[in-house]
Amino acid sequence: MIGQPISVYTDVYGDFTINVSSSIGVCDIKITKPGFLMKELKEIVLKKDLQLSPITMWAGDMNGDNVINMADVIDVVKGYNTIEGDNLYIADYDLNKDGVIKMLDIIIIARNFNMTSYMN
Ligand SMILES: [Ca+2]
Ligand SMILES: [Ca+2]
Repeated sequence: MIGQPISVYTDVYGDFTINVSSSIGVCDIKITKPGFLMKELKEIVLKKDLQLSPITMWAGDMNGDNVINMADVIDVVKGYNTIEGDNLYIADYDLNKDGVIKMLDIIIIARNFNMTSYMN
């Protein structure tokens, strides 16, 4: 939450739970994950056992500047052709989580190219 950072881990399905004070009525929620565009949910009315619809996170914002562009491709290229265990291998750059940083990871960035955190 904006102004109230809460970090939680997702399960293997991407689901997560946060506990908030019942005194909070309406809030904005920012969701961040390394390598993904930040997602902001505006004016969420909090209530007991609130469940949000599935939220799509767009992969490819490697540098965390809320835009997917050439700078992110350049970041991933720095680890290109490395495998899990190599010194230059960076797990966040392995977008498809197959243990190797290759063209398939860059294709994921290309698919989401020019997207920003502020698009609907
Ligand atoms: Ca970026
Ligand atoms: Ca990969």
